[in-house]
Amino acid sequence: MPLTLIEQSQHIVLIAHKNPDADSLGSACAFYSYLLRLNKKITLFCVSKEIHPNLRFLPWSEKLTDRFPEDGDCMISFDCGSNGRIGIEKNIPLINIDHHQSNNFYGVVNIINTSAISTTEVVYDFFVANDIKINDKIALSLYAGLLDDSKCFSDSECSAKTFDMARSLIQAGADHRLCVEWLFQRASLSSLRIKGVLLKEMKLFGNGQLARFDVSRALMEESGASLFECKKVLDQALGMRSVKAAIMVLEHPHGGVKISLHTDGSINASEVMEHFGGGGHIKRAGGRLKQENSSMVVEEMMRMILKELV
Ligand SMILES: [Mn+2]
Repeated sequence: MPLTLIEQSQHIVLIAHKNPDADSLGSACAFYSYLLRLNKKITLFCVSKEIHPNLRFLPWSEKLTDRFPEDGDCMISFDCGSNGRIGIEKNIPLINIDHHQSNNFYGVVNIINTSAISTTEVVYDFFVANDIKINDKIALSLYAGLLDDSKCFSDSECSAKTFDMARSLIQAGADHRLCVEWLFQRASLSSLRIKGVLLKEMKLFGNGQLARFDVSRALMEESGASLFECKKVLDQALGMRSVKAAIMVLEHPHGGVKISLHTDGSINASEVMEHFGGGGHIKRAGGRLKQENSSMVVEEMMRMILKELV
């Protein structure tokens, strides 16, 4: 079914989610290489104008555009847990490829595996099942998503399957060292500066079980840091023995706040965020509160998390 739709289409738009990460963009880039072989017209699309410079090593990432082509007749979204993550609406068939627990099957075709560690694992399985040859560019793109979503193979969800896939991608030409350097070691001055400020200002609640970070617009502008860079402190807070959940409340430029919630798995982050209109995974979820009273909603969210942690 997905193959038929792809074969019948002339101009396929590959979509990475807003503020793309290595999993979303890596999946789309892997598909770009594959579709080139089919001689399709392809657009690599993301609604965000700027992408994080640490993703620039991904093959084809230079082709990324925020302009949706008028003659696009099929689109494929990668790692978009909900329709909203795409950031646009178009009246053409959509193939939804994802691994988020909160995915609500919004596509015409849905290739979803919520037990996959990354969307690139879902794409890898699709390629293997359909005898699609994985060349070095595809291998690198898929490996990048695997490495990032597994937090450099440190996540508890890493399984024999994860390492089997890693092995076969390295054999196919993925460069492990290159991915580690770009995704985990390259740091900008702004990312180091903001980490220091945020950790210093971290607040702890519920006997140290819940860590909270508040990020003002002024702090973001002053430091020049991106959302992506700010969110790294959440996992560092979870490194403390007492901390079971870490929340970031970031002032949104267009009003309201953006919430990111990371947990060690003792509470379901996706369920909490779904309650407030967001979603994600058990250990990582997020959403946006557009309401004017968003600070009150955040307090309600804090109470809910603390109640669940007891
Ligand atoms: Mn992902």
